[in-house]
Amino acid sequence: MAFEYAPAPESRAVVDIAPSYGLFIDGEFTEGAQGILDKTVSPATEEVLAEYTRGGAEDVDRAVRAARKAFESWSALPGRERAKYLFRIARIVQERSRELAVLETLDNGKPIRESRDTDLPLVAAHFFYYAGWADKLSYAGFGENPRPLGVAGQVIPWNFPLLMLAWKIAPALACGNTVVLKPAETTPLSALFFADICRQAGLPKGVVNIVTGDGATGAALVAHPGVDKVAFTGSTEVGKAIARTVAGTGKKVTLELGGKAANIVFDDAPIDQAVEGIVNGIFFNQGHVCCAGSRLLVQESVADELLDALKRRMATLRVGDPLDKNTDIGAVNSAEQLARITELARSGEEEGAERWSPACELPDSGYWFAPTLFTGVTQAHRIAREEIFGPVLSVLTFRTPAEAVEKANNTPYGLSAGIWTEKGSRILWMADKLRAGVVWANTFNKFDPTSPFGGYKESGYGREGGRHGLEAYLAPSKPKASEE
Ligand code: TXE
Repeated sequence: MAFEYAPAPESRAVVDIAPSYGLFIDGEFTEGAQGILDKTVSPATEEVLAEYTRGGAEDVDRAVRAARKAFESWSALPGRERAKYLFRIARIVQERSRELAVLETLDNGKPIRESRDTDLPLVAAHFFYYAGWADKLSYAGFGENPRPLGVAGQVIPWNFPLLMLAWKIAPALACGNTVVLKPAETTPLSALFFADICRQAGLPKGVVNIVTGDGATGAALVAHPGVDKVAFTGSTEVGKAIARTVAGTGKKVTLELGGKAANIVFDDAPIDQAVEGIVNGIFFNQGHVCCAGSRLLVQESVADELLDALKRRMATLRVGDPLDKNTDIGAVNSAEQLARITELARSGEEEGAERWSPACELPDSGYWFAPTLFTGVTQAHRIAREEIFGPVLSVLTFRTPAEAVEKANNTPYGLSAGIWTEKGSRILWMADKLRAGVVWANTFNKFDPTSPFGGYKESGYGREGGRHGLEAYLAPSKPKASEE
């Protein structure tokens, strides 16, 4: 019986987007000093969603001053008082989650099912989780009276706009820091709505400041002498530039950069479960995921069987309107990102790998890329080495666990890896040998506020999430004389 597809569109009317937005500084939306407005578009339709302000050095300075002033009283509040604000923010995020999910899907292009079921619940969970820490910092292993660092300058990317904001803002505030955050240029809207949530929660003025803008805005924030701590998620190239900027300034810095994760499937893995994990690993969020399982390493003896099952599953993926609740793969976030993905995929063909995609019709307007598989990939190919950040999977094979480890580690990155096998001892052996900050076993892309996340090598340094995420925002207290 043929399957009849019935679209189930989420209502766009649940979100009220203003025609233009200012910067959120010291508790107020204000105009930018440069008088420049940029446009943010829906990547699914190329429709302009709103105009927003491009913050300049002068605006960054104003925001950092507001944050510094607010730091005096915010850091002096007892932890249990700071916790109340964070709990309030978490609850408002939950109350407004439908509106925020639609907004995120419109601005980013990700399927509503993902923003509704993954991004928004995790955003709230991070605020709840770090609210719980705010009055327990003395028990977190940082000494009896750990102190906040001061003003945190945070620069975030476009792949999980609100979730990256939560990863950065929740631990910073819990520890008593104040924040100036710069969202990515293609996805500023949810951060601006978050500014409104801060007001709704009664957060004191200046504790959170949102300065929208481009790379130059981010660079001005990172370089500002009033910033004590820099937190960045984005490309390895910009991460390296930021590391150079802050070198020798005494600023504490955490960098969460790119990845080229191996998803490693052994011949004893349950094939259907592994196929789901592979699909989730590379096609979740259009593959715009730093820890995406973009290299499939499959044991030679099961490669044919696994690839047949994977292709059958890929043929069922629906690409299209991100607001449709049935959509599996939404729009690529920008024309620039689409060009990057297209160029790298072309290099795969030129270098001799075999390209395959299921038959799928892509919408006429907007930025789209069909789920794509490359077989016959060698370690020398660009598609095996470079981060594609799109729905493109490179397949390599191996014979022994040692060869799997060698291939998995043969990358400048070291953010995540996945292992699929029934053997517990092999999981432990592999997890020990893999140079990756996160290793998933018989699952992939599982996130939780209690778990630390971060990489090795060119994937950056520092950890976000869990108790470890607090470390980035605290100066340890001096040990007592008796302990010295
Ligand atoms: O990143 P950028 P882009 C990777 C992914 C992608 C590539 C390029 O491979 O294809 O990077 O993406 C701000 N000082 N990742 O160009 O430029 C910028 O305004 C301070 C992986 O979008 O790094 C935005 O807010 N800030 C990644 C943020 O940095 C600067 C997520 C990220 O943009 C700046 C995104 C500067 N000099 C891309 N220049 C991940 N790890 O998840 C730009 N920015």
